[in-house]
Amino acid sequence: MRTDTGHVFKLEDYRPSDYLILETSLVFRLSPEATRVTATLTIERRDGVVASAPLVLDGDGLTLIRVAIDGRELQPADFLATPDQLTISQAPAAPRFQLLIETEVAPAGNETLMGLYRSSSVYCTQCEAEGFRRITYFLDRPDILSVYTVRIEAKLDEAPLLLSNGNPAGSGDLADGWHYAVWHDPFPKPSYLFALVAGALGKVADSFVTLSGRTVELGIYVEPGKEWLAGYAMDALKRSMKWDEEAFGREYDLDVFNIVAVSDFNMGAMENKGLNIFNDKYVLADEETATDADFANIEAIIAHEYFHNWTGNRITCRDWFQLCLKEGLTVFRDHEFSADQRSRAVKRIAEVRTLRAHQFPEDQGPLAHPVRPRRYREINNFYTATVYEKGSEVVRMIRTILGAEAFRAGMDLYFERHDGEAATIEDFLKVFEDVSGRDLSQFALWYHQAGTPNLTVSSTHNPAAREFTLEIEQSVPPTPSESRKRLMHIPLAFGLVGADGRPVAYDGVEGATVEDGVIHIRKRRQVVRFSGVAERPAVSLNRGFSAPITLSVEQKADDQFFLAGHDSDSFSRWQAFNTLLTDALIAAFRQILGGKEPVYTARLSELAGKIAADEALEPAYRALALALPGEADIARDIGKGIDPDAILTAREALALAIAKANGQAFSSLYDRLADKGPFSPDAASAGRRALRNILLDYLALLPEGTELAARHFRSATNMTDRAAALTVLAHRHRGSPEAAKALADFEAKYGSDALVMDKWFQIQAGVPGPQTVETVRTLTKHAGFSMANPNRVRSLVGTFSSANQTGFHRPDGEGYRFFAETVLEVEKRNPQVAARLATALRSWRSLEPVRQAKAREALLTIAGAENLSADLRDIVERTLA
Ligand code: 0A1
Ligand code: ZN
Repeated sequence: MRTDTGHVFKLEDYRPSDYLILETSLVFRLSPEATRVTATLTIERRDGVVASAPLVLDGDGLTLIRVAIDGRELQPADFLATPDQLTISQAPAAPRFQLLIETEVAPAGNETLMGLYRSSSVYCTQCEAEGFRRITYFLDRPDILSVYTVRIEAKLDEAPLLLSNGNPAGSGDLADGWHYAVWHDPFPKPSYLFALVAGALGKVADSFVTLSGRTVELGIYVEPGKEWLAGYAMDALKRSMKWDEEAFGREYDLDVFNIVAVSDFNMGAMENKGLNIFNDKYVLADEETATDADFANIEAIIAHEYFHNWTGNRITCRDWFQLCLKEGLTVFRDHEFSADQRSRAVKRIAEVRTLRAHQFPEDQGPLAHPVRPRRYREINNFYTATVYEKGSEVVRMIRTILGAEAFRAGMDLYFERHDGEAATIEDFLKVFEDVSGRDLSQFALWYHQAGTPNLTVSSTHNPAAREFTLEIEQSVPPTPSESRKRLMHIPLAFGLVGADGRPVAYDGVEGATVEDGVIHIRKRRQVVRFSGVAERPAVSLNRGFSAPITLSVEQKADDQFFLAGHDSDSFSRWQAFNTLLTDALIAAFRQILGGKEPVYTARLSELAGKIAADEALEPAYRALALALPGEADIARDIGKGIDPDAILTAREALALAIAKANGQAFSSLYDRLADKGPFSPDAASAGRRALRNILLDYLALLPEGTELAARHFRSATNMTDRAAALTVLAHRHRGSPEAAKALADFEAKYGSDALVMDKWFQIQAGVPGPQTVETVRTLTKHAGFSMANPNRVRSLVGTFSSANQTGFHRPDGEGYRFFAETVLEVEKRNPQVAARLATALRSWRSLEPVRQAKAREALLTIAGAENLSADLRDIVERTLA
């Protein structure tokens, strides 16, 4: 495990490497305890670098066997090797030479899941960000692009399948039951995209003919016997390949594209060139074992990794500060793909909900950082919602500002100009400036400045002057190490809505540039005057969520109700209703603590009923509208002094009121929505199930709700309905015999399917209330649970700590104590997963004082542990700072 050196990497310290590695030839002789890796590197001194410059290669926990240069074995005096570095102080005077390095690694004992490791006896690798240095000494940085040839040797019975990046380039038998395969990747790539897989796996094969008529062989490799669960992933892959040709003009470049699913993986998936490696959770699916959300995730992640082939692989990042160059852009691309495959409006609402749930708290807490950070201690901790999701929003804003056509021209120029390069955010912005002639320097602050900007908006209408005025003020809150903020360029899409629901026309506008329904906010305070407006319109702001900001709008509740019923922008219409719900929940929360704000329960219940019944709206959209803001969403909007128990009480009361007011109507709609005919994972069918399941959630609160949920569970013919019913029983009817029976039946049926059991762990970890910490503790001893498997840890401990407000934040601090112990236990095996878990306490300062003190104690316990990994120390110290 890499312990903390305290070193801080800084963007301004970037300088190109003295040496380049033009070609990399790797030979692996695989064995679980002692794999030999022979690397032969063609090294070139960069032009202008002095011949005496030392060659310093990165390593991480390596055992060196030998080193040779141009065929000459080096003697101990010629180099210095530590597990973490290989220094050749006297590199050859010739500008180009061959360096041979032999190392030995032990994949079997590697529980960090970085470098070469084994997952259920399959050899596999994970090299992003800095895992390649756990395999051999290398210039392990993304601006070193090299052409790789890889030879893998293994025992035929242990590993009949041998895969690496690129195209196959030979295979054959060796003595003593061994065999080999050679792979060659003609595209120069950084080491983080290297991959190797060897083992016994089942294959699903297909092919794709590209736009220019080349046939690409496609393979998805899974645990033998699970091939039939990979059909949806294969279909998603082919749709992704076609979409990237149509939407971005990007064609696939190798003869083969392989995906391997493994069950032990730190993240979702990895875009290694031509050989994507996936967490099997994002490959395997059928109706019996996967929910509609799982199908949607598989589609999105298959697309994401495939899209990286151009945004990440062909054009990569100069250094890790530029991570958002590939991630933000690729998330934007996968969002657009899913929007085209499914419903754009529904997809947009789901994206914004995710952004608010994960990125906003990051931006508003101690771990806030710019989309392009300037400093890091451990890069693994920067695979964040800010880099990914806010990074995607920034790309979306570029498109909003430029328009779709100029945006596409900019992307075309980006691919043309930077193909084969390791690029920066400046390079990316420049292409859009060049195609549009616009100055994006103020806009660039979105990359450089952390924090969620806020716009305060008030409006006035002067009927005599026929003038409607918006007063808009921007502010960006301070974030760690950035107390003073500069003013941002915020593209604010808007609409003026008349009493008939139609757009209100205006003659002219002053005080801001307004183009295509977008107000360009650039100053601290802008007064935007619309002339020729006879009647006071309702104003719909940040339509389509054009900018990732918070809004404080002085608006009458009547306007808000009106927009919730009539806004022609479907995102904003959802937003209006959601804001009303949130405001009501906050008011109810304050009432519990003694306040006196109106809650509008009856009006909200009535509107909920109307939305549920509105056949003009897609079922998936109605389902999203009816979902009450989560407890964490409410907490975020309250901001300070959070008491999760009071929030839960307020939320359950509003849910009950809506259910009571609409019982009859919800019940008959629930009946009408029952699935008829065979299962299909398509978006429309999934939407109907989503609506029916949210109705169940309400109906379960009414008399005989337990029986209804139990019946829903028993009669479910797919995992979406079964898991929804189990959640309702376990959460809404916690402790009931029906809940206990359903949990037991579920376990009896799926006990041997690890991915399905993750749902069982997850549902129980999410049960609200003080008793759940004990349940979760007991479940860590369950035979199906393992501290070494990231999916299991995330489903049980991750759900409990980041999605169970009342359970985790138990006032006596028991949730936090369990959490601190568990984080430290996970860390012994896997620092990366432990560090990610630890972020669950990032909003600890928002809690009321008693909980806050207990949360701090838990953080101090973690911080005080001996030999903390770089990953975990970085997170806890920033969280406490
Ligand atoms: N590039 C991947 C994310 C990823 C990052 C690190 C990993 O290993 C620890 C694995 C995957 C993506 O964006 O999908
Ligand atoms: Zn990615």
